Amino acid sequence: MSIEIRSVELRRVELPLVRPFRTSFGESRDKVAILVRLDAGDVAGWGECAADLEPDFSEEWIDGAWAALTSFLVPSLMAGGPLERPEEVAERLRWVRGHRMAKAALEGAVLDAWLRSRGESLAAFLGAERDRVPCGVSVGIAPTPERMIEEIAGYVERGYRRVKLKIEPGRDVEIVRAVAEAFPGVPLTVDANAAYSLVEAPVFEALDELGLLLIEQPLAHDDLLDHARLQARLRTPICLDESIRHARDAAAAIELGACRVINIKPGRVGGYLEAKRVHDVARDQGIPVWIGGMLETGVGRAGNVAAAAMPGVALPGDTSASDRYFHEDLTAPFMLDADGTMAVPKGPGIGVEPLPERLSATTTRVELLRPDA
Ligand code: OSB
Ligand code: MG
Repeated sequence: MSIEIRSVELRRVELPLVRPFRTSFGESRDKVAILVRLDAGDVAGWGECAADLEPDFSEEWIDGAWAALTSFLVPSLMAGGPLERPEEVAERLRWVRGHRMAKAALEGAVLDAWLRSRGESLAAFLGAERDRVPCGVSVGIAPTPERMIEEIAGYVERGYRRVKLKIEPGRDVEIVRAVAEAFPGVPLTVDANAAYSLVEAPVFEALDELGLLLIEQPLAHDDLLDHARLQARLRTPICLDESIRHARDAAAAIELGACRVINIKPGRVGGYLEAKRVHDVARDQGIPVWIGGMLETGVGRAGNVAAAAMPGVALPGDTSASDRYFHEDLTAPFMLDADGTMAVPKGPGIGVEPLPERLSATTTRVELLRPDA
């Protein structure tokens, strides 16, 4: 049951978002992603690259990831011949430093094909123990508190179990207080996307009074020490996102006291296998985790929802329904039940496939790579 790669197809897809998504580093109006389709003869596998158009959330970006995939990652993967185990993908790509989102897309496609050939779901492979997962929603920065409250009211009505507010300097304590007062009893979190420094600790001391579930990535993307210093001054748990690149970062962050919660994004850490390792490290240390998102299409969302079913995932994730992002997803839509939970895909691999007509309607670039080319 080895995977023999016949070809790897890269596709750039572009989907308009239902509303612009604004964070501390800018605004997105469209979701642009690279999809990877791996043809292994009897089976095919799909992966999605989480990189965005610009290198703001991470050092990676779409065109850079495309170049990393075509120049180095796909050729290195193919050069090794048939694959017996999904772990061999990371082994073949290890010499390329970084580029975790690009690697995750490729590993995801191999893993999907490998699991399909065995008839096993990604959720089962990851040790999932649930068939439904509770979901939260991430709310972009709105021009006014009133607009933010209006948007949130819609999500709360839909059943979302937790609301995450994006904050930035100047749009933080007052907005968050207004939302907390408007929605008493709704679990609230904030995400600063690394927009602050330790001298702004008083902002977080003020947020500390608002009963938030957690404060996500307040300080620099590559910092642990200042996060530990800030955490020592707060009762509210700090949750790291950008700062956790792999399981070793997770172990270091926990030992340093830099966080008390971790946001796991399979794309950010280089794939589902490393996401599971981050989960395992945190679980051993009694640190709750949840599954984040990067506004993925149904292909990436399927894997994120499978990961959210792992036993150590203790908080609702940013695994929102398709209609929170898109008028039409690439796959059959992911739907939220009135109780704020979503079904974990059960079929082999990621359990979903992009719909051919949606693929052709959204694709703006294609490149096919073959082993001997
Ligand atoms: O920091 O969690 C983040 C989206 C894009 C990039 C970074 C982040 C986000 C989100 C939205 O917060 C998560 C989602 O709904 O997919
Ligand atoms: Mg975040």
